[in-house]
Amino acid sequence: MALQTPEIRAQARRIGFHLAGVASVAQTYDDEYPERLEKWLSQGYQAEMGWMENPKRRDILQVFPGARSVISLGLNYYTNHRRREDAEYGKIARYGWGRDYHRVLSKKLKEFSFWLTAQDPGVETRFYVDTGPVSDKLWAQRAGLGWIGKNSNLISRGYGSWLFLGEILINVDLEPDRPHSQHCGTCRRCLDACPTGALPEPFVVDSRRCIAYHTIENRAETLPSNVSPELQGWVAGCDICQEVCPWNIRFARETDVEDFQPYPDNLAPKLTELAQLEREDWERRFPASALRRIKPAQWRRNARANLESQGNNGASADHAGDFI
Ligand code: B12
Ligand code: SF4
Ligand code: SF4
Repeated sequence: MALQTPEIRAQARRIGFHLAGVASVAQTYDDEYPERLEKWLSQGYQAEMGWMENPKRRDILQVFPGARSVISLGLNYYTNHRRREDAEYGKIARYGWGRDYHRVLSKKLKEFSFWLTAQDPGVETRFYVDTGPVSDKLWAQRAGLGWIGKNSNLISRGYGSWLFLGEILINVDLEPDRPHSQHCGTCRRCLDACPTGALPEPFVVDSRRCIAYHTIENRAETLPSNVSPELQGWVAGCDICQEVCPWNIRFARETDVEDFQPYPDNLAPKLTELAQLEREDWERRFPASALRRIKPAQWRRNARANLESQGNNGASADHAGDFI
């Protein structure tokens, strides 16, 4: 049976994906992606994420030479829970509340790949969910799932930007969907809300100033002095530029993926507890979680930086634990 886009979309739904679309590898898209990636790198916006410089990121055929189409897939992760906003609690971004999205999406992508290859013995696939040098957002926009907003996240009409993205590269020419149009208009709420100026221009994130980068990826002992005082309680990622987005305010929808229900400790973690987090407690709090990327020393550093910026009667970070 020859694979057709409508049948692929139907199978994506059966497997539990919320959004699916197809982009063509051979087609020329007018999103100027290679130039924009180049400029982003030349400005040093990747900070210490050296892996962003991998040349394969510029050309999908270097990732999978047989690729003819990209099936892009989205999974809604929004739940109706609220995090505690009081100063004594640290804020964890929604992406990390429940089970690790890499695991959840990979399982579905694997099942989908099995199905695709079972349709025809000549079919070959590769799948990624932030697990290779492939831009998940770019292919999602090309495949019509949504548009890249000025906050740099992919926003969909059906779910806002609370979506994890993955894709299957396939050696079959499929009928492509139309790339999604832009719907940010004159809005600039995200740009104005970012406390550290990490969105120096629309669509562009300077990781060197981004709270999400520093709380998750930065492994240094201390956080930069221009970021630390602006953390506003964030200890793992940052959702500010998504929470202010009108598309999220209007269109966020409770997910049906049980795995994304928050682990109990992730909605209101006490800063004083995180400031003393040791390996054993880290293992207990974050099983099969994307937050394991943040090691115990980073949790302590992030929590202490927040406690320091709250003043805490001028105490030094080394004594943050004394305030319990
Ligand atoms: C590196 C990375 C980061 C870095 C850098 C963020 C960034 N925006 O580049 C850091 C650590 C800061 C980060 C943070 C977050 N991340 Co992240 N991250 C990635 C990763 C690995 C690569 C992104 C990338 O290629 N960046 C490089 C630049 C060049 O590309 P770009 O962001 O696509 O930006 C270009 C376009 O916007 C383009 N552009 C498009 N239109 C236009 C128009 C104009 C006029 C211009 C000038 C430019 C332009 O130009 C930009 C270059 O300047 C992807 C996974 C993947 N493999 O793709 C996840 C990914 C983007 N992250 C994700 C998430 C969830 C987050 C966080 C929300 C987590 C959190 N809550 O803390 C934050 C969001 C921060 C933000 N505002 O973007 C999701 C996003 C899902 C979605 N719906 O969009 C992804 C796709 C992972 C996944 N598989 O689901 N992330
Ligand atoms: S994640 Fe936070 S720090 Fe980073 S760009 Fe968005 S609002 Fe700014
Ligand atoms: S807040 Fe406004 S400008 Fe920013 S991503 Fe949402 S719609 Fe676009």
